[in-house]
Amino acid sequence: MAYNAALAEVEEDQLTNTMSRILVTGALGQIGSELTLALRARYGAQNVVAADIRSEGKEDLVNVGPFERLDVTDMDRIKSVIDQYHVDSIFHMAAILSAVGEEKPQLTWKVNMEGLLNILEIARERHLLRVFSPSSIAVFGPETPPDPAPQAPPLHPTTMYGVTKVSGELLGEYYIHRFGLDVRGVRYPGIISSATRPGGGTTDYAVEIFYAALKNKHYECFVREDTVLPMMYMPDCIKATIELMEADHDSLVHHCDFNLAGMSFSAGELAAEITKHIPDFTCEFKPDKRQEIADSWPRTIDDSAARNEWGWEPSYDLPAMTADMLSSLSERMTRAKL
Ligand code: NAD
Ligand code: AKB
Repeated sequence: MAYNAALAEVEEDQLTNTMSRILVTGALGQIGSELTLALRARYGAQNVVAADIRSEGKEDLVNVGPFERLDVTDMDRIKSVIDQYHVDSIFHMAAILSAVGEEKPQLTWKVNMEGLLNILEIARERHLLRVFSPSSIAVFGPETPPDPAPQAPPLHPTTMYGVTKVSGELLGEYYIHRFGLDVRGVRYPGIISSATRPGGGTTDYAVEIFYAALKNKHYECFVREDTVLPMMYMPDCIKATIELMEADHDSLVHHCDFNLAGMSFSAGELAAEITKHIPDFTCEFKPDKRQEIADSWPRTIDDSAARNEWGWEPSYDLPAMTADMLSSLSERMTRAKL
């Protein structure tokens, strides 16, 4: 039965415009790991295939529900996973981020651009229902008005990562207009979370500071104290991602490039907020080469398009995020004996 009945169900769901068989690429990463669990809770564990180029370190994802080793630059492998599981929608989270991107610009272009092109091509060929292609505040550059960054300024990023994110937005728009594929995406700010450590970005200090505060009561921060960047707590990130993917297509004017805001604070304000919970915490500011990347990004974001078109509203500000991060992370560190 299973095959025909399952396929009939998929087709019926596609008619009703509901995602039913989902592939998450980069599923072991900072966002992918929590997104996969949230999607499994919502759509059923067996209906959400987690995939990543590696398989170590996330037993809760690899051993519970379908998991596949998959390199997004390998077109044939993506095709075979999509066909094997009758995937109808893809959350494409595999990427190289900004700091690693400046160390390995050629690899960053290959993974971020070839990977996305493969995903979009297969989605077009297989008539998939929907693709999520995340963008970033890294699309902005030094010339962008920083306070707030508008929805549609000229985009001239100075990092390879930013170049791939602008190109990814344009490629997504091309597939929408040329082939009628339903591609959606947001420009995530720096994401702060406790379940999975970040994978080599510029905003990683806003996560590392919590590990250091709990473990050593001291942190050496790699950006200046007055560096203000847009940030978001993971529960808001997951909420935004799923809400956009479930939004009524007819209400969307934008598609792949929604500005998205959670909170903005300086590195010094973050340290001061942590000190309210850990009074003997100290932070030194020793900027390294990532400061230049941070300086090229805006301080705040105008996300009125997301608010107007699909009702976006964040739940966490700096005090609420800090309190929740400290309590979730200290629980996790105790459990893992970190
Ligand atoms: P991450 O670095 O934590 O995870 C990326 C995952 O992709 C990793 O698990 C890695 O193993 C995997 N990967 C790398 N190369 C691959 C390949 N060739 N094939 C398959 N998998 C591969 O990244 P993240 O923070 O989870 O980011 C997810 C998406 O969100 C990315 O597109 C990123 O640009 C975007 N984003 C993230 C943030 C943030 O602060 N985390 C902010 C803005 C945008
Ligand atoms: C990075 O710092 O590279 C990411 C991002 C903002 O895209 N966190």
